[in-house]
Amino acid sequence: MSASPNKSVVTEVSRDPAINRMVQLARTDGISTAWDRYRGQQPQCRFGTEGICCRLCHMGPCRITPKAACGICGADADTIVARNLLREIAAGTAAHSDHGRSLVRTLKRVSEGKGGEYKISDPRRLREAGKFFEVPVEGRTDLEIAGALADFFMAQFAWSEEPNRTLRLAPEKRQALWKKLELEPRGIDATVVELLHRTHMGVDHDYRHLILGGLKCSLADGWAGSSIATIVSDILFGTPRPIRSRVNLGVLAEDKVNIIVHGHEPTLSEMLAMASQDKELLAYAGSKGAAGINLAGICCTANEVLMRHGLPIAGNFLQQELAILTGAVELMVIDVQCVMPSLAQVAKCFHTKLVSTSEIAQTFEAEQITYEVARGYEHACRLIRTAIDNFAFRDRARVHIPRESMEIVAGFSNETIFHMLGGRFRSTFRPLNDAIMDGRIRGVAAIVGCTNPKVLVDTQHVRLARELVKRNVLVLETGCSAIACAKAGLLVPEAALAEAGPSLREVCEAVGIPPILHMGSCVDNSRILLAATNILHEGGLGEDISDLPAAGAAPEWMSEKAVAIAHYFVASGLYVVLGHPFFVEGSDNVSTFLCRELEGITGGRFEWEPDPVQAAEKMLAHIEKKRDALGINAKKTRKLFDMKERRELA
Ligand code: XCC
Ligand code: SF4
Repeated sequence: MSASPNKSVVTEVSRDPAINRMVQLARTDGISTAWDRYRGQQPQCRFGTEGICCRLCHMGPCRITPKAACGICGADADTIVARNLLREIAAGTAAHSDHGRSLVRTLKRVSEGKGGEYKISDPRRLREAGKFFEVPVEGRTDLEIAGALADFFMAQFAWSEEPNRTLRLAPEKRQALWKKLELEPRGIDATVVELLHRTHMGVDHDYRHLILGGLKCSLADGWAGSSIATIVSDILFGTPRPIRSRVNLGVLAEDKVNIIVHGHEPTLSEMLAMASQDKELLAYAGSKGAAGINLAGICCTANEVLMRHGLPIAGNFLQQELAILTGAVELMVIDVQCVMPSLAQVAKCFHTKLVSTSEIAQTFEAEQITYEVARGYEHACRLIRTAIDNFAFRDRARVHIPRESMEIVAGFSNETIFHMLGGRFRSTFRPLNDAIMDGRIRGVAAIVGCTNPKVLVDTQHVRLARELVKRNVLVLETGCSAIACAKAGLLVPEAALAEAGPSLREVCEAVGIPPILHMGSCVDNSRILLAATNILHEGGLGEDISDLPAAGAAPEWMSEKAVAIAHYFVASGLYVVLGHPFFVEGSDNVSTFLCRELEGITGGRFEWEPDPVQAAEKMLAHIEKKRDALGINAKKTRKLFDMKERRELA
C-alpha cells in the first residue's frame, strides 16, 4: 500500500494489548494498518479540519484564508462550514436509513411468502408496532400485518405533505416543539434530498437556517430511518434479551474455521448464524480437520448477532484489519459502512477470502456475490463451504491469535429493561424513575460511536464510562463504544458493579440490571431515544427529553453517521459531548451556535471535550442542572410538628 509502515517505531495505539500487539506484528511483517496510514497523512489539512474548504461548485475550490474572507460566489466561512456539516448529516442519515429500507424490503418479501428462510421471529413486536402506527391488526394474520406494516414503513421514505408518522414515537411535547420550529421531516429520502438541495451552490446561505435544516434531516435518521431499522430487525430476527458471550480477537479459534461478519445489515449474518449450526456443514468442517465453525463479528453486524444469538465479537472498527492479521480468518463477509477498502490488501497477504455481499458495495479484489433474500440460507451455506475449503490453506506458522477475550453480557432492549425492572408482575420503568428521583441514580448517560486512530483507541470510551458509573450515572451504550467497554471488562455485570458508585450499585443489585447496558448497534441508538421517552412516560421526571437528567457522548467518533446521530440527540433536547469537534472550527459563529445558542432552541447543545474526566464532569454538571430544574435535588427536610399543628392536622 502507499504509506509503508515504519518497522522501527513501536508505539502504543490503544489501551487494548491485543490491538497493540497486532499492530506491532503488522509492522514487523511490513503490512500497513490504519495507524501507519494515519501517520502518512500528517499533518492533516487545516482547511479540511476547520471546514473552510468549499468545492460545491466548479468556480472553486475555494478556501477561506486571511487574504480571502469569501469564496468566489461570496460564501463566507459561516456558510461554507455549515454547508459542509450538513452534507455529512445527509450522508449519515442516508446510510442509516438505507439500511432501514433494506430491512423493510426483507419484511415485505417475508409477508409475500418470498422470504426464503426469513420469518417473523417476534409476532408480539409486530403487532405492537402495527397498533402503534395504526396499521390494522385485528383479525389479520402475522403475514398480513407484516405486509401492511412494510408498506407503511416504505411510505415513510417518500415525500409527503404529512410529517413522518414515526415521529410519534417521541414525547408529545417534543413533537410540538419540532412542529413549532418546522423541524418535522416529511419523508426520509425527501429530507436528505432537501438537504443536498439546500447546500447546492447558491441556495441556503444563513448558517443558522442551514443548521436547523440539518437538525430536521437528522430527525429523519433517529426517529425514522434508524427507528424503522431497529423495529423491523426485532420483528424479523427477534427482540434482544440479555445474553452472554465473549469479545476481542481472542475469540478466534485456532482449531476452527473462522468466519467474520463485518458491516451493518443483519440480514445475511442471521442466515450465517443459522447455517453455522448446520449438521452437514459441521461434519464437512470436521472432514477437513477443523474442530468446528466459529462465526464472529466486527463493528455493528457484530452487535446485531451478539444481541440476538450471543455470537462472539472479534473487535470494533479499528480491529478489522487486525482480525485478518491473525492469519486465522478463512472468510470475511462484508456488506456496508465502516468497511475499510484496505481489507483487500491485508487479506492478500494471507489466505483470507473477502466476500462482499451488498449490491451497492464493491471492494476492489473482493469477491462479489449478489445477495437475494429468498436464497439467503443457500448463500450462507455456500459461503460457509467456501470458508471450510479455505481452512486447508491457512499457514499455521503465521497464525497469531491474541489471547485477549473478555466476557460480556448484552441484549438490553427497552422491552428487556421494562421486564427486568418490573419483575414478575408488571413491566415498568418505575424502579428506575424512582431511583433517579430520589438521587440514588443521578441520571442517565449514553456513550456511543466509533473508534479513531487520532486517539489512544478505546481509551476515551472506557475512561468516560468508568467516570460516569463512579458518579452514580447509569450508562447506556451502543456501537463500537459498547465493544470498547466490553473488551475492558465493563460489560460483565459483576465487574461493572464493583466500579459503580455505592448508590448506583445498590439500585442495580436490587433490580438486577448492570450499571452499563449494551443496547445494540448504531441504528439501535433509536433504542436510547425510546428509553428516554419511556422514562418520561413513566412520570415524575418532566415532560420532555430536554427535562431529563441525561446526556450523551461520542468520545472517539469518526463517521458521518456519528455526525447525524449527534445532531438527532441534540434536536431531541439532549446535551452531547464529543471528544473532538466537527469540522466547524473555521467559523466561530457556527461553533457558538452549535455549542451555546442551540440550547435556547431545542434544549440540547454540543460540547467538545477531549478529556474523559472533564467530559464526565460536564455531563454530570448538566445532569445536576436538570435535577435542580426538576426540583428533585431539593433536600426533603422532615417537618417537625408542634402540638398545635398536630391537632390542626388531626
Ligand atoms: Fe462504524 Fe457501527 Fe462508528 Fe463503529 S460505531 S465505527 S459508525 S460500526 Ni456506529
Ligand atoms: Fe467557491 Fe462558492 Fe463555488 Fe463554494 S460554492 S466552490 S465558495 S464559488
